[in-house]
Amino acid sequence: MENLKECYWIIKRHIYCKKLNYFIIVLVMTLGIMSLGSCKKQVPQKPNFVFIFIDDLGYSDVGYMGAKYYQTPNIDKLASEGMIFTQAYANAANCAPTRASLLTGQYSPRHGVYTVGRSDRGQSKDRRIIPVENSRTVALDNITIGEALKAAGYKTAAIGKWNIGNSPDKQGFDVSFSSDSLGFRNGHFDENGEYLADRLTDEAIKFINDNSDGPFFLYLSHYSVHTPIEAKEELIKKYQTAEPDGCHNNPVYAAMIENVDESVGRVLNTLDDLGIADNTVVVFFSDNGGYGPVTCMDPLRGAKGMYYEGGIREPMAVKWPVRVKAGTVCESPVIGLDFFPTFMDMAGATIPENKILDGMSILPLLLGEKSVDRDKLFWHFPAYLQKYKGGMEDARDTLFRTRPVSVIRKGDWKLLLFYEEWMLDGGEKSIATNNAVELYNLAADIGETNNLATSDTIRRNELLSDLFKWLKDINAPLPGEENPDYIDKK
Ligand SMILES: [Ca+2]
Repeated sequence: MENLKECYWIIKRHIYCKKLNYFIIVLVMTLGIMSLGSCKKQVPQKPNFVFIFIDDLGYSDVGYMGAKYYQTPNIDKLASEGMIFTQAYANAANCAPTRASLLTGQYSPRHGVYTVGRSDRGQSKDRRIIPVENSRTVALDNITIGEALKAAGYKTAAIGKWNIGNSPDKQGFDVSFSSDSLGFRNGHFDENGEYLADRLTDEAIKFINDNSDGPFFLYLSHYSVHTPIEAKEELIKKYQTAEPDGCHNNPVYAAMIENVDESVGRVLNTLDDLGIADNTVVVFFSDNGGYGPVTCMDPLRGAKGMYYEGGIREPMAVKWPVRVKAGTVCESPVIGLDFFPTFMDMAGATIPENKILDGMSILPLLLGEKSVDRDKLFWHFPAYLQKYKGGMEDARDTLFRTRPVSVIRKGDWKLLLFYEEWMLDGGEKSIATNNAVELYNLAADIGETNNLATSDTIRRNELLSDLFKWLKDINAPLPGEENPDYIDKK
């Protein structure tokens, strides 16, 4: 700049032509603006990722999704500073498969983790077919999002619930803490009375502080608000005197949610204090529907373990100040396994060779596009989940939260295919009467009360055909045999 000024005055002293004088003034101003611009230009920097995963938090269990009894000011603030998703789906209706799909970016038939523990839950005499055997472990050679981001130069941490076998350090995470490694062996309190969600938050904040130069990927996977339903006394007291709101009425559960909310606030404050909030992507998400005996997902049908919307549709919000406009809402359906390709996209990272990713980058949605080029989502759950004591009002039958089922969502339509009736009651030939298929129009019937399988047969057949094509393409194992122990009570 100084050189330019000097140059200008020298020229000015020697030239008296007015026109040329104006030309030089404009020239110098233009050069000045250009040099200022180049000072501001930043070297592109990879964003940090903070993925906050809550266990068993229901669709309407946070303030910004309509909860009145539960208090979540920090989560609501996070949501207001980013984009809220109204149709965000878990990969499965319970913990392990949803995590296996999130971390691998793949639908369940590719990794084989369909459920938690055994696939033949409940009593054998009540199960009509033999379910598909479950894997409790994601294979080590399946590249996780941790491994992919680590290869892209990220420092990675898995803090909290893991649930997919092996240990996070074998699947691409530099730092990891589980409840066991932190000394929490019997629920949410340790022997000194420390609360697990607080301790996980301490570890998360330490990791952020240690890696504030970035880029980092923090997978903060809370055990809250999963059973046992336990919370700190001082928080419980507050809700014992608060006004309940319908089925949102459990003070201990509400206190657990508030504790998680405090954790979110502490993490966000840390990012602010370090001055790294602007280029940090913060995701708030839940792994499956709320636990039926303590909460409800109104206006959705069902709860954790069911494949109605209440079991799989989740509260989700994404904040990324430099790219995502605050106060925005996206109504396009997205699913947990989209985060693997989305983070790779945001980081400008290359997807590892031969890695199959079933989701797609939702970055265009975050930047304001209305939809992505995809019209179908799928779930494959060839297993049984036994009933709970309570919270079973919305289930298909009284003995199981779900029986083996596959699901397709296409546009506004959703079809559930139940294998017991399909396999043993005449399949497609008897589809008008065997109750193997349920079809809902979610745009008109978000509560899945009006089964259109026998009235809109064209739509039903279209979705059924799409579902079978997907099952075949992905080589999904189907339940194969009748269960000899089954006792027909009809
Ligand atoms: Ca869960």
